[in-house]
Amino acid sequence: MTAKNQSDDQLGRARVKDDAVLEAYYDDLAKYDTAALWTVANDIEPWEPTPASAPVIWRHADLRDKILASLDLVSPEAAGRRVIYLRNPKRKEVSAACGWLFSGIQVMRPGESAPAHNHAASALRFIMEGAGAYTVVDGHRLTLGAKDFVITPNGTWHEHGVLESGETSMWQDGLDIPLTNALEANFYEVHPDDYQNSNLPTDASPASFGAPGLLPAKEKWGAFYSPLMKYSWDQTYEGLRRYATVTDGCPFDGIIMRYTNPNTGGHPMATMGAHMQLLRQGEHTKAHRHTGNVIYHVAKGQGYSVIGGVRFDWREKDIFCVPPWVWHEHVNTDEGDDACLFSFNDLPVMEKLHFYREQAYPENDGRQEITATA
Ligand code: GTQ
Ligand code: FE2
Repeated sequence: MTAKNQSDDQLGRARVKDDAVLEAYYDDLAKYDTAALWTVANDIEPWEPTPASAPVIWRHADLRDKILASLDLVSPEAAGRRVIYLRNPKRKEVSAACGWLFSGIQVMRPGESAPAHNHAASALRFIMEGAGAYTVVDGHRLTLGAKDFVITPNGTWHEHGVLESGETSMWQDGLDIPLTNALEANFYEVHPDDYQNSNLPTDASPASFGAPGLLPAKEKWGAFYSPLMKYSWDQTYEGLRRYATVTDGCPFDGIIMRYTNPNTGGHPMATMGAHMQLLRQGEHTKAHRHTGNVIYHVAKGQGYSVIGGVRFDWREKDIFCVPPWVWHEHVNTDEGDDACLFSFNDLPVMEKLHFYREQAYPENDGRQEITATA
């Protein structure tokens, strides 16, 4: 079976030639809230995904001062959360960074706290800088260290703050708010006591569930999400380095590992997944494309990614996105050190709905031609 070309002028596609009689017919149908499928069929059934989002890079050097400026402009009490969000120029109407994913940078000063709330959308955090920051997720108080990955699953109470003794702290938030809204399933509640009260020891979750290959023998965990709510950078980086000694890695992603729910081996939350990947010294991956949206955060090092033929140079704390079905490859330009990319995605949704597809770049030994630089 050979694939046919993607021309709309063939049997199996809509190719009606409109004339005055048909136009009058369409007008008549419209009066009864109806329309002819063949007038829209080729648009609503594209040959392959036609992503609405632009590939974008948000460089920390451009944003840091602007994010810090918000400290003097609004309080967490007034703003709810003090977040500057990443707004894809082609997704303004849904406040998305890419596809149906929201992302922003949250900033708090020592002594500040944001009130507890919960929502149907899930959230995750990737810590960028500061000291003494914490989050409380359903009574679990978690300390936040640089490059730690923390989850706030769908429906959990959560609040954040920075201890009086800490430093101004910044982290990236990732939420599936646009997806939850698109599905018209979002709810929001403020906590009846404004802030959570909990007797659980600080960092009980990583202390109980964060040892590799071990789970508490006598503790039950009934929730659908991961009992491990914080994945520390030290363990993650160590895991990647050790894995790198025994594998050639993935041609498209280098040494890549997935954050998991230790109870199930599945994703930590229902709708969003996350990875950390290591690009070895000078590594240049091959290009591929797949369904699902991915938002990357440069955790370490420097390099560039080629996304849809455009070169995006990045360094630590830069954030960039890859919309669905867009070719992408990654390069670590440092010959002397590795580079690490954190990323989060909507792949759990793609997988559950059996929408996941992937393709290797077929030409030029898997490398795209660079047509522009962002
Ligand atoms: O910290 O709970 O960036 O609810 C957007 C929505 C952060 C949060 C965001 C949120 C939060
Ligand atoms: Fe929230």
